Amino acid sequence: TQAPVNVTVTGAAGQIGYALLFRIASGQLLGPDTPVKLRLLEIPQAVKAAEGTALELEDGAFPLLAGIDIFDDAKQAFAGANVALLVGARPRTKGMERADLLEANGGIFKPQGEAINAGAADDIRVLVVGNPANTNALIAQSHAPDVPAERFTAMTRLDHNRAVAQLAKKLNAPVSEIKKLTIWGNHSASQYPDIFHAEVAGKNAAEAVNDEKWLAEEFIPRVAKRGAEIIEARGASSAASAANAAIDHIYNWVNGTPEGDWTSMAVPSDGSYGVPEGLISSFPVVCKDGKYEIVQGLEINEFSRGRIDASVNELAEEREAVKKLGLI
Ligand code: NAX
Repeated sequence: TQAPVNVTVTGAAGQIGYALLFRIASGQLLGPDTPVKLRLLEIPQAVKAAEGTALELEDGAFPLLAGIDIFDDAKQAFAGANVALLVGARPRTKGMERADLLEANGGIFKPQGEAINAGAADDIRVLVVGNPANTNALIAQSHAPDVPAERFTAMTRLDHNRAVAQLAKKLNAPVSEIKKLTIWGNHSASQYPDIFHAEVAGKNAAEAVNDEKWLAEEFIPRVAKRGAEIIEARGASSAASAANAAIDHIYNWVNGTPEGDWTSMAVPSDGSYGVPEGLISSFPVVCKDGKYEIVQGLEINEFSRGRIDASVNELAEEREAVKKLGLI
């Protein structure tokens, strides 16, 4: 059998962590043949709660769970990591300016990037979930110069899955028949869910919808503001759906995307589609042999162009802001 894969999870005692860890332990992150060792990182005040979750993980008697270690030190937590899920972040609190938020997160993602650089395994794959996810990923990546830049990604898979579900609902189709949907740009309210290349049961989805008003006034804002809708209904932010999306992101990256489909991942731009190089922006990607590639050659219509540019501009501004703060 295969040697266990080291999976480091930060923010392990948080609500996404709670939903995520059991799915990792059950084999859903990497597949049913891959044993995993969990390495949990928390701040000192939350280590006890993480230890509690570890007791419950033990009680799951998961055949694939080869061990759990808990740390409050990033260098130790990332030592030997093959997969790193960076979930813990500093949330925006009342009265906090964007610069304060970026700076507080710089204080988390800079040392974590350094720790990944210092001790992660050669095949390390990083997914940043903690917000502002794209720019946090950029900060971590810029402090890991020895790790190939493309190993740092941020999560727009929850947005992708939300968009697939909303489109399926509109078209009265099962989600399994929706393919080739794309989230472009930032994981923020400026993100652009694009259905112009999407398919429903093999036919073009935008043509099947044929309702630009619904697209502009219902679909796009609903997907972009779904996080707020969940908070409003649940009294807490998305957790199990976010964990589910993180599982999907890594599973596809490692095991490939299905033939005839793609997914959305925020990855360092190579300049494709006019997105400035280096920005960690969401693109349509296919995964194969453990690598992802940005889908090339899609025609971008005017409707899409303006929306992609607006979200990408926001990312460029965030990059400028963290540059000014000396965080990258
Ligand atoms: P919680 O507040 O429940 O948990 C966060 C955990 O991170 C806490 O246990 C905290 O102690 C820990 N933490 C803080 N700083 C840390 C550090 N330096 N090292 C290790 N752990 C640290 O938040 P939760 O609901 O789990 O959400 C986590 C993050 O995901 C937030 O930033 C949230 O905004 C973000 N989200 C991102 C999504 C995405 O699609 N990219 C969607 C869901 C979610 O909103």
